[in-house]
Amino acid sequence: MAGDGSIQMNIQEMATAMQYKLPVKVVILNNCYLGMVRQWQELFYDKRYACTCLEHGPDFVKLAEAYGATGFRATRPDEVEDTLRQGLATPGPVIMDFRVCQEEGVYPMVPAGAPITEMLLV
Ligand SMILES: Cc1ncc(C[n+]2csc(CCOP(=O)(O)OP(=O)(O)O)c2C)c(N)n1
Ligand SMILES: [Mg+2]
Repeated sequence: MAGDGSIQMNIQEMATAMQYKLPVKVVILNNCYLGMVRQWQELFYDKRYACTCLEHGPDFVKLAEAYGATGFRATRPDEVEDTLRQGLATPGPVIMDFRVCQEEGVYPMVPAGAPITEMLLV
């Protein structure tokens, strides 16, 4: 399980997975943002987004194929189950790209410098 940002810090290991024929299945929750940092900017810096938008990130299906692996994509909730079934049933390294809401928030969140008792729940 990875974000679209974090997988790009390790994507080169697809070559390792291919070389050693490792049945690694990568599930990407792709919101086209460095979401945790974006949420910070959204809530505490008036949505002044800086360096968190990844809308020019790679096509992860094509990227999987570029390594000789298999890629799948789901863009709607009703595609999730089939995509997971197909991805898990496909031999060898697989990347599954799940496109999710770009500005979904993740909670609870503790503001910088605040104690845990002041965490935001929504
Ligand atoms: C090596 C490293 N660099 C930077 C960070 C800071 N950081 C924490 S979460 C995050 C954003 C991750 O984005 P993504 O993987 O797309 O996940 P999302 O929050 O969007 O679900 C960053 C840059 C980190 N934790 N580790
Ligand atoms: Mg992301």
